[in-house]
Amino acid sequence: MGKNSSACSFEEKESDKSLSVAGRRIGSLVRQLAATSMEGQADRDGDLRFQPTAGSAVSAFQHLEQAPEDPILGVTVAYNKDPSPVKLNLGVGAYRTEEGKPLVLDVVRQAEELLIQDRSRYKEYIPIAGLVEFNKLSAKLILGDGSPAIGEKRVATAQCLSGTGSLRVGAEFLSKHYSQHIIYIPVPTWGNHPKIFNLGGLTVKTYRYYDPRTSGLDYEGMLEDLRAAPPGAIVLLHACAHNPTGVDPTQDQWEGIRQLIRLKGLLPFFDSAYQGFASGSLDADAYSVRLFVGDGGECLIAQSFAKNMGLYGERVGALSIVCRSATVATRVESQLKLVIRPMYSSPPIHGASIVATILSDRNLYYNWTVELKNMADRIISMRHQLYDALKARGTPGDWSHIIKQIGMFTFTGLNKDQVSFMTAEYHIYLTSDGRISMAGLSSKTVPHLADAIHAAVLRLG
Ligand code: CBA
Repeated sequence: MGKNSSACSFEEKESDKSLSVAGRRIGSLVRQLAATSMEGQADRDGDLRFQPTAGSAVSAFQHLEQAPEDPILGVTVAYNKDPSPVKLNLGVGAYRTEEGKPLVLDVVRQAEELLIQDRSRYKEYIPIAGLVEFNKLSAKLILGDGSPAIGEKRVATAQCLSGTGSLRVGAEFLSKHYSQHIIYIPVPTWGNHPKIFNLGGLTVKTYRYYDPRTSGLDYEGMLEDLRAAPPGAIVLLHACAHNPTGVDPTQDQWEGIRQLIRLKGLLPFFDSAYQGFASGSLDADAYSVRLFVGDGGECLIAQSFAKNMGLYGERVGALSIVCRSATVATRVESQLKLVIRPMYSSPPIHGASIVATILSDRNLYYNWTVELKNMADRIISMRHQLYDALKARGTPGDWSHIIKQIGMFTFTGLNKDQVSFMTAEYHIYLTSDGRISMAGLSSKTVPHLADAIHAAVLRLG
């Protein structure tokens, strides 16, 4: 408690005539003490005035402005406040069933049962770099069975707080230990990327990625920008299911990107948040990462289990750094621990134990691939249903990109005003860049969305 506050409250009481003589003496004593303490403070701090942090009417945070909501997660905040029975949240990339409900995978429930029944398990701190088994299995999942990089022990992996935490730890590691601090990110990209990398100590630059005229990849623009990057620059690549555009390079284009990156000595940093969600196949969606790792060069990979295992709130992910040699990988891991320890000490145990249980059990693993494929297929079917619904309504425009794009999102091309209109008139919530989370749609809600898009295009097209 601030000493000043005791003095103040006593002064108030002193004016009360009913106070006893003893009370007034105590009051004067408290005032003297407060004054002595203030003098002491002034002596120590020179000109500084005594600033109470308690018992003062003015907050130490008075000057703060109200911060805006996050452009993606804020959409859910607005959605939650809407009382309309027809409201629809297509903002955040979170999978919903045909009934519009969040989904806990059966294999996750089974793994949790096994974990609960195993009385030998404790809730002790786990190592700074996370569960050893989880790390091994995560690296194997993205790099593939029999990956030479794993066989040669050239991969340093740390369990991190989902995809976001993995990117952040990677950024902090690079800003501490890598010679080049410039990172190139695509335009557009996931809105959190620039913030993560800036706060992680890197300088963010951009490369062309999406061409609104073709609703496809601006491959030439991308190569031109990367060619102009300074030697050693870091390049952020979406491993698959690019967010927000749903546009991925073809295999040939990936090869062209790889050659340029290696030729120029750039450092690839893969963000793999949707492995299995793009095509329904874990291997097919790891194609780009494996192509780069296959040439023996170095790269970083941030993995998330939020979407493909539905473990959003468990915050499970991994950062893998593929190195030239086992010796370097060991040193890299030791340095990763120095980044993590003062940040959050060590990661949580539960989510990583679920993942390790599923990835290490043949049956659970197989059942997971089936459930994952079902989710991916349902999203693909939503694409076709939405496309057909717009065609049926004769909505002006070419909507074929809805079925061409892949992954969780459709980058519709709707503008900010059209999005606002859809929210105000149809209670449909999406990000202001016109991105729709296809995973939030169901057969029942497609007609409502198609009506809203149709009206928005006719009114504000
Ligand atoms: N990278 C990319 C490309 C992503 O799209 C997301 C999630 C993440 C981080 C990393 P996590 O930390 O949960 O593992 O994911 N992006 C969102 O799905 C959403 O979860 C999205 O709606 O864009 C978010 O956090 O914004």
